[in-house]
Amino acid sequence: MGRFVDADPYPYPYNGDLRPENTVLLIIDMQIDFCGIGGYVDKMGYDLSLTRAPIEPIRQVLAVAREKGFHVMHTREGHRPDLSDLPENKRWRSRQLGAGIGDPGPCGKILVRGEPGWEIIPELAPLPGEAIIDKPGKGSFYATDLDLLLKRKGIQNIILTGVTTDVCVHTTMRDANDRGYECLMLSDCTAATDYGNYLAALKMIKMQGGVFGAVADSMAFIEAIQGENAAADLQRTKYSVVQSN
Ligand code: C5J
Repeated sequence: MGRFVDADPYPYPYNGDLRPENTVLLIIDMQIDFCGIGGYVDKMGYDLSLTRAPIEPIRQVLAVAREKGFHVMHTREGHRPDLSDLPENKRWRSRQLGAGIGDPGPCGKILVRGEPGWEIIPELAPLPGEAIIDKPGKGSFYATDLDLLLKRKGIQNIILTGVTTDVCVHTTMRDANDRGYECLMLSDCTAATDYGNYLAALKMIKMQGGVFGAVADSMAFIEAIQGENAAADLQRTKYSVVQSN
């Protein structure tokens, strides 16, 4: 019998092959620019309490994942200090909202590598040995070596967390899904700058029998990887019975 997370719309992963060796916890863009006072999201005028809400659930999942020996990777969105990798239209659009990427702000130059705002928040600081993927775009695969690292480590399952659900996390999940990775989004470990967008983004994943993968909350994932909860396996039995009827 495999190991499954009690997820929606199907018990995750599809094949029950959930092990520390083949699974990564991916924490996307939990940077000061997205969740800190004076950062990019704050400068745009969005409600920081939304993007800060996943910090504690991610912290808990991270602690258990580390303890159980799962792979952990982090991403950071940001541009070179000379902005040579910043598309003109991305800069122009951000300036319309008074949060120009590359412009100075309370946390240094917005979304620029090496600046205080670009750092991962201290609550979720990476440990030595945990890969950090620096990305210039929304998706974590574009112009990065993420796919190479995942392949080299034999990873099949990606557990997605971080911000923002509808932008960087969704872009990454869609791309990962096309590349054949089995994806799970943890609903309380992600947030958008708009609550309606968050709900819509989660709903999109679950269409067509899980068109991009599955969704579960952090407790369901923790219970499954702690192996103390027979409910995860029972759930699988329940779904099998329903499917065979
Ligand atoms: C955005 C992100 N929203 N990390 N980036 O610009 O979602």
